[in-house]
Amino acid sequence: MEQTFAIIKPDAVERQLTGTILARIEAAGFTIRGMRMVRLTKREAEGFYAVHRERPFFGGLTDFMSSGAIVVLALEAPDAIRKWRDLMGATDPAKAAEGTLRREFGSSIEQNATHGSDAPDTAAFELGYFFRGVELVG
Ligand code: IDP
Ligand code: MG
Repeated sequence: MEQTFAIIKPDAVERQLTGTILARIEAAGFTIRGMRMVRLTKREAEGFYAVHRERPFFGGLTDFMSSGAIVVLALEAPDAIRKWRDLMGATDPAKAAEGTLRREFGSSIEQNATHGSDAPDTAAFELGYFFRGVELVG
């Protein structure tokens, strides 16, 4: 079993897609081990995306991620990191495969509905950024 970290981003929460995306997560076979709705400050968003600090889109991204409520999730499944990236699809919704969440619910390369860790080390950092051990159930 593996755990990964996921976010339902402000664009999707704002558009009332939280329940739909959670249903897709469960239908795909993930077990939800942690879940919380939060509103990030700009500084908290900057800390979460620190690896992207030098990117031209960093300011816009952290404004967006602190613009409204998000849902943070700890997801468990065999090969969870890759499996969740596959269900989300490519970063740019226009390039994401048919049937993926970003293709269906994303509206731009920035406002792309969901986040997912890309490797075991980033999953560990991102899970730890939002969840204490006692908050992960099961
Ligand atoms: P990922 O979310 O598919 O792992 P990353 O390259 O890690 O993609 O980028 C993190 C987030 O930054 C993306 O999900 C998206 O919201 C935003 N982003 C990535 N590239 C761009 C861009 O070229 N313009 C604006 N926002 C971007
Ligand atoms: Mg990434």
